Amino acid sequence: PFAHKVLIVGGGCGGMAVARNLARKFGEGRIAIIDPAEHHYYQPAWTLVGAGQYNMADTRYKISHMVPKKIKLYKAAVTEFVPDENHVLTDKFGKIKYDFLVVATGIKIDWDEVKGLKEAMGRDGVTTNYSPNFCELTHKMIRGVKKGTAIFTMPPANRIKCPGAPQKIMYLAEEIWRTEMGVRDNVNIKFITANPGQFAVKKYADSLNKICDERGLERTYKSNLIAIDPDKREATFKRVGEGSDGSTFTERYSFIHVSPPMSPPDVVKKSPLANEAGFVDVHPTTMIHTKYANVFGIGDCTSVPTSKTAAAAAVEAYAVCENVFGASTAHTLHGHYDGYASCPLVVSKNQCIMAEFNAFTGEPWETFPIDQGKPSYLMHFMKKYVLPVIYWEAMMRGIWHGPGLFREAFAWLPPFLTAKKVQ
Ligand code: FAD
Ligand code: UQ1
Repeated sequence: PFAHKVLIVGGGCGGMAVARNLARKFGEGRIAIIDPAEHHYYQPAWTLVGAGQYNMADTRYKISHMVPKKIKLYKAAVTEFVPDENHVLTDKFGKIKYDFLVVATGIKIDWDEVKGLKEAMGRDGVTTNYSPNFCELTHKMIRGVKKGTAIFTMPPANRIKCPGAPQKIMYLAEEIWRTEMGVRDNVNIKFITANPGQFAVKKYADSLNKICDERGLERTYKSNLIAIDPDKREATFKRVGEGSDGSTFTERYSFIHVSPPMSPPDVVKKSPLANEAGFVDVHPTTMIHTKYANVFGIGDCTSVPTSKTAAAAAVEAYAVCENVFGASTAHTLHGHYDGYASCPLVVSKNQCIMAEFNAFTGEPWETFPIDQGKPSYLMHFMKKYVLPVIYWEAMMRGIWHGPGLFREAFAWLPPFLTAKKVQ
C-alpha cells in the first residue's frame, strides 16, 4: 500500500501551506497531498469578483502545478478516516498509510439547509459569492437591479468562512447602484443576519454601523434564512438566538445575495475525528487532535474557535508545521496558534477597513501604525494588490505565517510617527 511520513488531506489554503513548508523540512517523497479538485482557489478575491473588481480566472490555479516534485499528489477524495490504524481510504487509490495526518478539507456549502435554495440559485436575482460558479453572476445581477429590495443574508457565525464577506458585497453593490447606475433611491437595501450584531469585534462593528447609518443600509439581527421561493421572489427567515420566539417572517426581494450555511464534508463529520458539531476536534493552540496524537487539523474544518479565514490559517500553519516536525523528531512542541484572525472589510471600490483581532479574546490586534477602524485607501490597495501576492508567492510556498513580525516591527515606531491613539 501507499505510505507517507505526512499525509495532508486537502490541497487548499491550509493544506498547501503546510505541505510546501514540511516538504522542505522532510525532503523528497515523504509528504503527500490528497485532493480530488482540479483547481486551487484564492477565495478571498471572490468578493471583488462579485463586484466586478477582479477577474475570476486570476483566482484559480491548477493544483498539480502548485505541487513540486518532492510532494506526492493523489488526485482523489478521502472516503474514510481510520485513525486507529493510521490510514485513510480513498476513492481512486485505496488505502494510504501515514505516520502523521493533517486534515485540511475546508468546509462545504449545505445548500439543502435552506429550502428551495438549490433550485433558486442563479435565477431571478438569487446569487452568492461563496461558490466559484456564481461570483461573476453576482456582478451581472447587481448591474441588472433597477428597483425593489436587495437582501444580503448571513448564517450563524460558526457556519461560515470569512464572516465579513456577507456584508462586504452589500457595500460594493450599494456603491455601484449609487455612483454608477443612479438607481440607489429606488432600491431598499437590507442586511439580514442570524447573528446578534454587525461584527464580533466591537471596534469594527461600530465602524460598520456608522457606515450603514450614513449609507441608509437597514439591518435585522438574529434572523436566519430558512427558505427561498424563486417564483414569488420571497425569502423566509426564522428568528433565532437569545430571547427569540422562533417565529418566522417573509421578505420580497428583487435581488438577494445569499451566504449559505456551511460545515465540514460528510467524510469528516462521520469520522472518529469529528466533535459533535462535525468539526475536526483539535486543541485550539497546538492544532493536535484531542484523541489522536499523530493527527492535526488546520483551517476551516477544525474546531478552533476562530474566524475561519486564510489569515488565521496562515498562523495555524506555523503551529502545525512546527509541531508535526517536532513530534517526528522527538523535539519539544513549541508551535502554537495564538488566535490571530483578520478580515479586510472592503467598504467601497477603493476603501477597506482592515479588521485584525484576536479571535480568542475578541480584542483588536492590529499590524499597521494607523487606526484600522477607519476606511483606508492604503488598506484597499493591500487587499486588492498586496495580499494576493503574499498568498500565492509566500503562503503557498509555506513561508507566510501571518503579519506577526511586521506587527512587532511597527510597534517599535515612536508614538509621534504613528496615527494610533496612545492608550
Ligand atoms: P480550502 O481552502 O477551502 O481548501 C479545502 C480543500 O480540501 C479543497 O481543495 C478541497 O477540494 C479539499 N477537499 C475537500 N474534501 C476533500 C476530501 N474528502 N478529500 C480530499 N480533499 C478534500 N479569508 C481571508 O483571510 N481574507 C478574506 O478576505 C477572505 N475572504 C473570503 C471571501 C469568500 C467569498 C470566501 C468563500 C472565503 C474567504 N476567506 C477569506 C476565507 C478563506 O478562503 C478560507 O478560510 C480558506 O480558504 C480556508 O482554507 P482551508 O485550507 O481550510 O480550506
Ligand atoms: C493574511 O495573512 C491573509 O493570508 C495570506 C489574508 O488572506 C488573503 C488576509 O486577508 C489578511 C488580512 C492577512 C493578514 C495580513 C496582513 C498584512 C494584515
